[in-house]
Amino acid sequence: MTLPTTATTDLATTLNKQVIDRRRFLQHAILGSAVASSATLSLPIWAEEPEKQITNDPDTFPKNLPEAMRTAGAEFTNYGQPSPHEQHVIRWVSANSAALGTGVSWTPLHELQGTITPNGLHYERHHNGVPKIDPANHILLIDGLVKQPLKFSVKHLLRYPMISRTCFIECGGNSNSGWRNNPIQTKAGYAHGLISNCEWTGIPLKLLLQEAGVKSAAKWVIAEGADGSALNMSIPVEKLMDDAILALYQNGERIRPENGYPMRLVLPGWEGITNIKWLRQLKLTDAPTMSRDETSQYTELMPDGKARQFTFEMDAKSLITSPSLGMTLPDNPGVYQITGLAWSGRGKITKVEVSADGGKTWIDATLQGPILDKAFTRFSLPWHWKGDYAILQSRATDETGYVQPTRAALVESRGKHGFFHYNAIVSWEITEEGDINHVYE
Ligand SMILES: Nc1nc2c(c(=O)[nH]1)N[C@H]1C(S)=C(S)[C@@H](COP(=O)(O)O)O[C@H]1N2
Ligand SMILES: [Mo]
Repeated sequence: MTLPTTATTDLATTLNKQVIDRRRFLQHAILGSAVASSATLSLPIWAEEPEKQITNDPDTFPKNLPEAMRTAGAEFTNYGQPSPHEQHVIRWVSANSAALGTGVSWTPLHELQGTITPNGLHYERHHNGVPKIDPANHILLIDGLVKQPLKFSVKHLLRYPMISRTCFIECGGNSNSGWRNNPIQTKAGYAHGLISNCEWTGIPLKLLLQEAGVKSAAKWVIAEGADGSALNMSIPVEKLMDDAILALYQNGERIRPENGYPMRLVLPGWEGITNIKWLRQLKLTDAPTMSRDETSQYTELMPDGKARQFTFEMDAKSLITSPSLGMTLPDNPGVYQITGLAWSGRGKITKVEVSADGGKTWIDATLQGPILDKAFTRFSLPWHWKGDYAILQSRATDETGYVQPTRAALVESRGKHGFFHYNAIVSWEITEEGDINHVYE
């Protein structure tokens, strides 16, 4: 494709010597010249879509009022739905064929912008399907090593003061295809989207535990869900007294059935499985219970032959969502907006670097604020693609100083039997034709 305007050509010439040059690009943007307009930034397009003609021809703007402006619009609806033109933006379901409610569904991170995951697209991980729960009959019991066992109905809980906090929940098994010998050719969200980021609203768990009176011998809590897997996990009391939330609302509305209606545990930054959905019991204990899902599962065989257990915090990670696999770069050469997400279970993201040469050189991306603790942070960086072979990567650093590892470093430290907690740098190969593949670098 040819570069359509003189302005774009000027910019391309200016940036010609560098693969990525944010400083110069921003200079143009600040100067406010015609070059700075967003029209000079191309976006990748989906490979399977017919190429759309983007042109400056004024005749493409309809001279007569379009039909929609000459008639009354559609009626009101009681609950809004996405545009019918967005029907391809869906979770991708990967379920057990013999037990259809068991498995996962992936958030299409590659189709989304900003940082908040819409409720209908929050990823799902069920161990035995979504239970049908009538909130009028649901009870949460707090018992075990407490001075006063307490029962709470939903109605009762809704009278408590609530707090809101935005954070991600990520499955420990997210991105685990990265442990395979060959890179899978799957869209970004369908390989890395067992993570979503919501505003959760509910009651600080500390408040309820204080009401029950935690005995000094109580060090752990076994939390259990009211689903057909009776999923239960041991959680240290300190986390529950720190920032845990008994959430009733998700992005402003009551939690969706698949995400834990009528209530779930939200443990910011901690492995998905500890965020027990459909929560029915918190039993305080002096030691971890060693339940099924914290012994036979969600543990990891390390190179020394021992298994590690209770790996609660999610390590810092990042992912370029655009350009990414399945998209194509139509303008060659062209200036593209690279964008993606970064997060850490240990605090805030402090830096995201982007490379176009497979990690030889790096440039800091712009972080979009507000940068929240244990939440998605969006990054972006304009990139001048000259039409040669490139490998795009992003690398996150969090406030503890932890830097996202390369795949080689991760495999080196964790061995060949990894299944959970895969957080290595993701590499997108850009071919000279502008196609995108997943590669290991
Ligand atoms: N009761 C119950 N809680 C559960 C699960 C479950 O199957 N049952 N799955 C866990 C796992 S492994 C993950 S990753 C998260 C998924 O939460 P989501 O489905 O809302 O995304 O919930 C956790 N809590
Ligand atoms: Mo999970």
